[in-house]
Amino acid sequence: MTEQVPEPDHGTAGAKARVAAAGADAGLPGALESGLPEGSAETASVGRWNFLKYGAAAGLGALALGGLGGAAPAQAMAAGLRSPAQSATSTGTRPSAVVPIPGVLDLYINEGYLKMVDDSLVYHRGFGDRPTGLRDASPSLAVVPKVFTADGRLVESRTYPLGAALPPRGTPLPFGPDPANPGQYFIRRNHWASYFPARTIIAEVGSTLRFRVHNRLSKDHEFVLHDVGPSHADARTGPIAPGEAALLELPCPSAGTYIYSDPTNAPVERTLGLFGALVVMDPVHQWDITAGKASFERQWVWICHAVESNWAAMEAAGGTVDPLQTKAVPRYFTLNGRSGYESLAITRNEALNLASEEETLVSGYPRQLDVRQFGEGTTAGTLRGGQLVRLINPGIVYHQIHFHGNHLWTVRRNNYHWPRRDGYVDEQGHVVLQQWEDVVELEPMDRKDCIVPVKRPPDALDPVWYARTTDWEYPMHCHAEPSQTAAGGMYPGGLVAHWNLKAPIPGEGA
Ligand SMILES: [Cu+2]
Repeated sequence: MTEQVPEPDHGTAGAKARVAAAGADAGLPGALESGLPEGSAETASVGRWNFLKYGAAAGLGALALGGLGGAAPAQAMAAGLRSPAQSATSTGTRPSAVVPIPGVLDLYINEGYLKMVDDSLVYHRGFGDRPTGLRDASPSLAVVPKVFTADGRLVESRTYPLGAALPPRGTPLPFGPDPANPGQYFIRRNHWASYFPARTIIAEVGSTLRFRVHNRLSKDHEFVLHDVGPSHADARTGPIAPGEAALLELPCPSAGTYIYSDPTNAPVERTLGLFGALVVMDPVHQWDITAGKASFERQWVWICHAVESNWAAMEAAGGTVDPLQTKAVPRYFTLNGRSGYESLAITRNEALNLASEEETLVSGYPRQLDVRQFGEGTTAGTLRGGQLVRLINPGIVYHQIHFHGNHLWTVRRNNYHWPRRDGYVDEQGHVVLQQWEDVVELEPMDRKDCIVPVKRPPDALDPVWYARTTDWEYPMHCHAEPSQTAAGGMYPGGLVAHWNLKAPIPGEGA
């Protein structure tokens, strides 16, 4: 490599060629995640960016990371992308990719049109992982999941833990029958990987998170990781001018569920699609929420969103939405980016159906579950725990997530672990106590970690339970009723899902 610093715009073809060449070298650790060898000049140059900026509001200043060396500029450094606002014009622009840097996640703030569940096209913005233009038929508005590992790699992977067994169609297979509970199963402890939806970034405790955020649009934008700093401060790039890029580096926050977004003109840019989720895992406890807390068979990330197509149209036309002047009236509601029959995996597109089953539609074999002893199995290698669902709401609607068949046991809200006794009512009137919940409230920017027990439904009488030969599929819908529709009335075109209690395995203790 001859470049001494990351250079802008070598052209898409050139950058892709580098990535492809590295990817072809299967023997190179991290070949997947970088077009550059370890120890190159580009690696060395990362040291110049060692700074960290926390603050709940812009202007709180920078917090230098002593010991990591280098100057600590008080604002994000511009990485010098060529030609401002390349994508501001709708035709004739050539997407520009930059030379990747090992361990650094390039996020491109793109715009484009997405097909809604009723086939209409709605303008969106998003943090993509490759540069795409406004008229791109397949715009990059969400990242394919990436993992920052504790050993310093950045790996693209839809599943985590890396290398763990993949559950077929998303469903973990059981360890074996539970003799004491007919029709139920022991499940495997510390075995199955989980699939994650687009927009998810995973980080292992002990890693360093490094982002290079490229603003390819015509207005200022910002990349903020909410709540990840000391005292729940945000980590932020500061405003990034059109055509510029900013660098953000921070130590991995504690295990938990976080949101990233562009808070500019809040909540407008976020609503236009500039949001995503960060899941932090302890690499030593990959099947626990965090060390010593609830274990799970596999986990699910559910990202809720509301699409305001009127706002989108105003911004697409070059305007700036004033959210006080133009009240939000969301027209589409998504779960992991899908609505209605697409979320429910009942389309004619088998790849889409499979992705929904792997990422969204909770499924498992029935097991005995006692929430007083999460994770406890009675046979070595088994678990009697449930599955973890991380409910995440970067949208602007208050959701009321309601499962049929099983109640959910909520253990955490916004990474605050709820107590099991001595619960209380907080200033907003919420009960703060671990408990079974029929409906889980999710305010805008809320994250709740809930256990789906995947157990025999309490109202399933013995004769019914023992006669069972098929999967039992239960709806999940949101009790904020407009969110169940699309385009102001198409039902069930909105934020819907189901979960699947798998049928007994013939000959296995059913
Ligand atoms: Cu219901």
